Amino acid sequence: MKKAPLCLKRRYHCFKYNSLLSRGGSVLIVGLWVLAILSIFAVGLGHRASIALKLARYQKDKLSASFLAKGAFYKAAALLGQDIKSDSPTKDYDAIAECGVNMSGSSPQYIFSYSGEGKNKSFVIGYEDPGGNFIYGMRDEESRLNMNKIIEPDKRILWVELFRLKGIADVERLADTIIDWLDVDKDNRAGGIESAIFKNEGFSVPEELIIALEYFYDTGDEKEREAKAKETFSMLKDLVTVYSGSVNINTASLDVFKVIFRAAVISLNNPSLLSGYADSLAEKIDNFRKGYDGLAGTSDDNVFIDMSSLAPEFLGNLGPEEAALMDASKDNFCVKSDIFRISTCGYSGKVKKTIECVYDRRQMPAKKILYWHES
Ligand SMILES: [Ca+2]
Ligand SMILES: [Ca+2]
Ligand SMILES: [Ca+2]
Repeated sequence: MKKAPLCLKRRYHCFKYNSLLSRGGSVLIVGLWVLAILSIFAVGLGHRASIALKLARYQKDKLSASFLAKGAFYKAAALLGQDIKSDSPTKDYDAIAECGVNMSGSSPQYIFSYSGEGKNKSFVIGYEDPGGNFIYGMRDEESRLNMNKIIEPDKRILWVELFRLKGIADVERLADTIIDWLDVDKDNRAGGIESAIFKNEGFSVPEELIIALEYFYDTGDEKEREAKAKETFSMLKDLVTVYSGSVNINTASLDVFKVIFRAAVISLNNPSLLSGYADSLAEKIDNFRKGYDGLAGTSDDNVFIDMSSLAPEFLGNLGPEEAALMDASKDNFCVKSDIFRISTCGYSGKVKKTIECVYDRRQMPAKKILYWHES
């Protein structure tokens, strides 16, 4: 048999080697592709797992924060209950520093906050004052004027002075319209305008005042009407409520005193009682309450224990006109509160949940929640 020439053998081996090399390359490329696809798949799975984990953690934190905010409410309700027990030294009054609570010398932060799990879970009970400062504790609704209780003819002047204090225009007509909106009858007042759409009963929540104001400011332009009503409500909202009875002289704001005393000056129709006495009396009450440090809500604050005797130190500081005005206005006031606004925040991780509620702590007929909002 004839042997193949050497060059042909070499070319045959070279071809075989190249073929093997090419096949190996293909396998490598396929392998690399598979590896790449598997890597993308693994990264995708990891990403989805991480999102699921974050969602689960968020849900867990949301639930924890919500329960912490509710826990804070139950703590506040328990404190309100303890404050009126027969052995509580603060059972007969409520003031700015001890509003519905007996502090027993503790700091407000200690009583109204909690922190656990390395500060990862916490709650606070408190609110922001009009100046934006956070205040630990609760507020009483008795510090405000109850809109539903100022509908009688002799109380009408309180609406007028309230609007006047805030620089709101057309005070007489606005007062009559609001009273006609609230009173059960359907008889027009002098400047009032009873309408078929009026509620003819008290507001259920303070924000219902906005609807009555929208009616008053209706000029046919919906946006203008809404804006004007909201602007007026924002000027009044810290001074009014729909829940309380009398005004607590220990907790009411300077503005609430000015409204009450200015109204009393007009009701008394006594020329010697100029409205300047109304404001000076309001300021004297406010200053007396602040105590020696001049700050409201601190441990040295003075408190009125009962309305019949007030406080000799305070009375001694009044002029005869102010004393007469105080005497004529006494029926508006109380020294103890029943209904409290409780604002709580629960924190878990980065999640925050809040509760705003109004709570009546009286035992009879039963303690009850008058308003509840979670967010
Ligand atoms: Ca008390
Ligand atoms: Ca009416
Ligand atoms: Ca003080």
